[in-house]
Amino acid sequence: MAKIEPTQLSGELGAAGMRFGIAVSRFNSFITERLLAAAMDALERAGATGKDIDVVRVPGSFELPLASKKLAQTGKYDALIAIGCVIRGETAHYDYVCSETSRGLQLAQMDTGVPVIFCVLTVDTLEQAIDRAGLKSGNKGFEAGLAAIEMGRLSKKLRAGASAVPKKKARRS
Ligand code: INI
Repeated sequence: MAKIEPTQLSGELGAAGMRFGIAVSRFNSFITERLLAAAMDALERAGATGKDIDVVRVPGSFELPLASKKLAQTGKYDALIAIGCVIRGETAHYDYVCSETSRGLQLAQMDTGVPVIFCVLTVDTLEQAIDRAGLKSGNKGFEAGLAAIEMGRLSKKLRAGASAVPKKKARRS
């Protein structure tokens, strides 16, 4: 067993003084509004205020990546949350919306360096969606709120850490 202790880094769960952007899909708003309410609840309980949170509504989950990337590019936010709900139908539409939404959201955070929390339910039935939006399986919006705080804090820490590392001196030839 190793005896050395590594340096541990993680983000605290205090949201005071942080800024959040939330993109919400209007498609399946019966579900997405419940996810939004729970995400806001998590942020508020952790110390965020209304003026620290901007909510942007988009037509469907497919539009979440572009809205998230544009929010990230403003440089105003410590973390973003993308909220949507895709319910499987009879056609392949579900698969396209799911894959492009998840791929686009990952690209948005990787391209900008701003954490984008994936709060998009991808389910087979409306019942499964309801379970994840406040019934049997808790509320994924609340978990997304906590993840946004943690990743926002961690990103700040890692940025600060990176700038504190002394740069290598240029070698003389
Ligand atoms: N958008 C969703 O957020 N959830 C769905 O279940 C869904 N279905 O099933 O079609 C959906 N479609 C709309 C899509 O996200 C776009 O808004 C639309 O295609 C316009 O680009």
